[in-house]
Amino acid sequence: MNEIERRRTFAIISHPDAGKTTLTEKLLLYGGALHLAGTVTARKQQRATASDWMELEKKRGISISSTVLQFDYQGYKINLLDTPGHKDFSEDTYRVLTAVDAAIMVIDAGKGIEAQTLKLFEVCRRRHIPIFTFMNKMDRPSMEPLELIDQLEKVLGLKPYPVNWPMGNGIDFKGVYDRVNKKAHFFERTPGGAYIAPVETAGIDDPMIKEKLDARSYANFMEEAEMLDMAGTGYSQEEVLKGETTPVFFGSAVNNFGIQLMLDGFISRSVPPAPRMSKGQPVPTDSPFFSGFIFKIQGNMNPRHRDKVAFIRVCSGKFTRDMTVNMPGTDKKIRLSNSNKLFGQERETVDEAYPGDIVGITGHQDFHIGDTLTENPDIEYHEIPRFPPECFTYLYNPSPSKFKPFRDGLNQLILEGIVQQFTIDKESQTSSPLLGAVGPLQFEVTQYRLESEYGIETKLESCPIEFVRWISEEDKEKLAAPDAHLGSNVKLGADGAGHPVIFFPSKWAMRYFSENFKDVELRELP
Ligand SMILES: Nc1nc2c(ncn2[C@@H]2O[C@H](COP(=O)(O)OP(=O)(O)OP(=O)(O)O)[C@@H](O)[C@H]2O)c(=O)[nH]1
Ligand SMILES: [Mg+2]
Repeated sequence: MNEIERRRTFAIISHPDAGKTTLTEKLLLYGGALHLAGTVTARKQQRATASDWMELEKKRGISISSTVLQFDYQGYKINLLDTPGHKDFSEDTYRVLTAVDAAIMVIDAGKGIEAQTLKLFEVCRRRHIPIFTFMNKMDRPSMEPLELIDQLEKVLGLKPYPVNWPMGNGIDFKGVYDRVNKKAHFFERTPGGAYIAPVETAGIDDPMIKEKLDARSYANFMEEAEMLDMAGTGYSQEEVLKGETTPVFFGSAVNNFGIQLMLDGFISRSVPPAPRMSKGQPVPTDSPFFSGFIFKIQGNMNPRHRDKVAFIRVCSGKFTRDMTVNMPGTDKKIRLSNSNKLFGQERETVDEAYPGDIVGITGHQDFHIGDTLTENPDIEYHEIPRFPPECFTYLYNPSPSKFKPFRDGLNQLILEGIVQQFTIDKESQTSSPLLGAVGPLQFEVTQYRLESEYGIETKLESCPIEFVRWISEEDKEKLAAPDAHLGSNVKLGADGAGHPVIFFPSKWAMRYFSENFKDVELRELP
């Protein structure tokens, strides 16, 4: 395998709490990248996971920000991205999905397909990336396995291909049957799931299967296994790669059941990075020119170094440390000297990287999410989606003496895409900037990080805005005329880049406005 062929880059996605971070941790454990898995618990005072490293994540036991973890496994170079499930953080997850070549969709087997999984799945579908399914939490009473795979078909329109099948359910869940190699895997629980679970294997006719399972589980399993074989449509790798068929794995992340099979099954069925599109043309991964794009910026990852890390997905050519690339949006050149391989919060200097890799670049103040970095200025990627903010607040800084750190901190969070700043025309520019975000938890993250990283306590002050829409300069001029009646509390303003916008206090006000100004186009994005 050459360097490109051995890259595998994928994200783990799902509804909140299905077990993404736990599965990530266990893939690292089985991948040999961790010797002891941390445990994620609702109130985790215990070892943190490699992936949820942020203070607020540890405190809350939820993922707030996506994390990159790179490791080597059986000759492969794996780039694994754990994503947050909560919808308020979905912008981050959507951006991550632009940087990967496949996704593992985790489903809580007790709940089936939940709302946020469905949304994320639709984004994957639009990108035509292969989707692998992990039915997690089989150690708890689950829905019927047949019903679970049926849901994949009915709700998502995905053809399920069960690679393995559970044996037993809830407290009687003992292991999984590998349908491809026709082998049962029985696992033993380890304390806290910190170590690799001991496993015993057996063929389908082995009396051990009957011994290990209680009578009901055994009967169910035998019946289902036979049914699957009879109904069994063959496996089509082509359909998997098009995202039409999903290989399905059952297991329990917390107990380390079925993790090895998931990891190996993923590796053997996934493919190396495919070419990305620039100006309507695919850029070959083995092009002589390095190219990639920034899909995430994260500040203060390491409290000792107050720096920003720009996460780049390498798309073509070879990245080398100290190489010179075009400064996005200019004809200037810049040198990429501080390049890192990432493992959660930890980083290590990296000298070279290949398509599929995620490289963290530090020390550049002028990078933005979405920027293309390349040796060939003709290459330009437009991968990053944008979303209209749906909630608004004023952020009040009660101590004017701390204006500078307040502004620095806020600018950093704006750069990371956590919140956007807006201004309302003719409103005095007081100390309280107007912020917009996709979900209200983003404001909480903003406040928390301003306090913990910049020492600024802030207050949120409500504001009567529910919607923002972008308009053209000409329309704005027209609407700013003194005799234009926009409606009560409808206001004109601008986004952080100075693009004209209009704010509405309610859906009703927006509808009323549209009826009166039929020729004004209201856009959800700049
Ligand atoms: N019983 C059981 N619990 C599990 C299993 N896997 C994960 N959990 C628990 O489910 C909870 C959520 O797990 P996480 O891994 O943090 O879930 P997540 O999907 O990363 O959550 P967000 O990132 O916040 O969306 C934790 O309390 C885990 O211990 C499992 O196999 N069985
Ligand atoms: Mg998580």
